[in-house]
Amino acid sequence: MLKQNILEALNAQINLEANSSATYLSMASWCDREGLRGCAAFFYAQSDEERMHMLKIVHYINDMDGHAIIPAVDKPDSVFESIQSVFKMVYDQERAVTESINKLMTLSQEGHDHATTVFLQWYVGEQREEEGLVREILDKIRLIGSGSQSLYYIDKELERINKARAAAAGAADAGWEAKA
Ligand code: OFO
Repeated sequence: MLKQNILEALNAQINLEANSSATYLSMASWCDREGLRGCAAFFYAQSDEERMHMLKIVHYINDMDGHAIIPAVDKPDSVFESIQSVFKMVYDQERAVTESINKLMTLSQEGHDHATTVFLQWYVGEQREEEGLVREILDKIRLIGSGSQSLYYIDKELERINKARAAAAGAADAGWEAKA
């Protein structure tokens, strides 16, 4: 059974994850229209991941005899200034999510809610990875610069990152199956 303040904070986190998913889907659509296929594929996958983050909390709350509330999402921006500004927005968004997870973690620790603390550990690791990845992309964008073919090279870089992530996910799945 979840304490009321933790239930409310987890439901607020559902809202945050749902809005992240919608924002990344909108970024994917914009990238697609701009011909940035590698960036679009990155954001379509990222949007799915955020939905999965949301679903994990929905299941957790309901498994703990609470009631997960599915929120309406805010309409995200549909037009962006540049791919550079898009990734800066993503970085800010991920940092806000990390802060929210950290607050939730503190709440669960102060409330001696060990089940929620253990549940949230996965999110702590996930946010560290996501922030690190976006920082890496921002560094690459800075190194590529803003020359006439920079968009081409940025998109190629995102394609490379997508392939590496797919391979890592495949290897993790294979390891999981081997253990099963
Ligand atoms: Fe990257 O935001 Fe979910 O947890």
